[in-house]
Amino acid sequence: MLPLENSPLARDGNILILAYDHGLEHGPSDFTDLPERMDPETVFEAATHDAVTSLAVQKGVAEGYYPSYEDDVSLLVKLNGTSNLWMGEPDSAVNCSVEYAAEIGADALGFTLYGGSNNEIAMAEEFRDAQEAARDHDLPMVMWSYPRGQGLKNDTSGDTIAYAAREALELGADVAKVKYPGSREAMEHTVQAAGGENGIEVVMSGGSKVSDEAFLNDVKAVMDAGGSGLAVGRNVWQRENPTQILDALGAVIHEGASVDAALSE
Ligand code: FBP
Repeated sequence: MLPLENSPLARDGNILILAYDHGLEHGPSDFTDLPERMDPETVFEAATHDAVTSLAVQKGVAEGYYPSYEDDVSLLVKLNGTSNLWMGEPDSAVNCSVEYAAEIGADALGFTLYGGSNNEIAMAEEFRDAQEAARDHDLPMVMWSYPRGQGLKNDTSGDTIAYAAREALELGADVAKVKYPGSREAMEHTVQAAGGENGIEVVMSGGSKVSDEAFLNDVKAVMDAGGSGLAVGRNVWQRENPTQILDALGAVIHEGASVDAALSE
């Protein structure tokens, strides 16, 4: 487990990762309502907001856009990812090596594991290689720990999400990025499963766009449950004004503000 004190991935133990790998994972349909967000530059610009501790992108986007932002944005390179065109059992191609991610300036790394997929064994073995190489470079590893596959009917039940967080701890991730399990209590269980106070960090995965209030309520519940923050994409850059929601997220995550206070800022 890598201490995150000296990593830009966290600030005072709190994390706000802006995720922008959707062009690969979901395809251009995520940009339909705001076509300007097809341009990665617009999201790099959003990631310069003070509340954001890291921007998660795939290798190609990092190569093309990070050089102009290296003084203002902390870079998380996602090592694997698959398009939505793939129709097989959940799987994710390793698109970037740890060595290359470090070479292009990564401050942190990301890796998806689909626990429960028929491809889990191969994915866990790929994760082993990446995690051990990450240690050589002192780079923290965030696991997108997403149970899914033939045998899993409800991939957001409390027990399944707690298992996802535990799997991240057991396999050597520094941060578990998990779907919101539906309540503060279930999130507490998840944080405990990840080792509790002395364990790894747990962050909530944003999900599809909802109202400001509904989204902030979930984020607040995560913080109250002992979580470390958020890794969010659509709930930020699918909004006309990402700055406004980032101001509110900064208040809740970094300053411990209530949802009402964050909304009235
Ligand atoms: P969102 O906040 O938009 O849900 O983004 C988080 C994320 O993990 C992205 O990094 C990724 O592209 C997407 O969700 C994958 O979502 P899913 O696999 O559930 O379709």
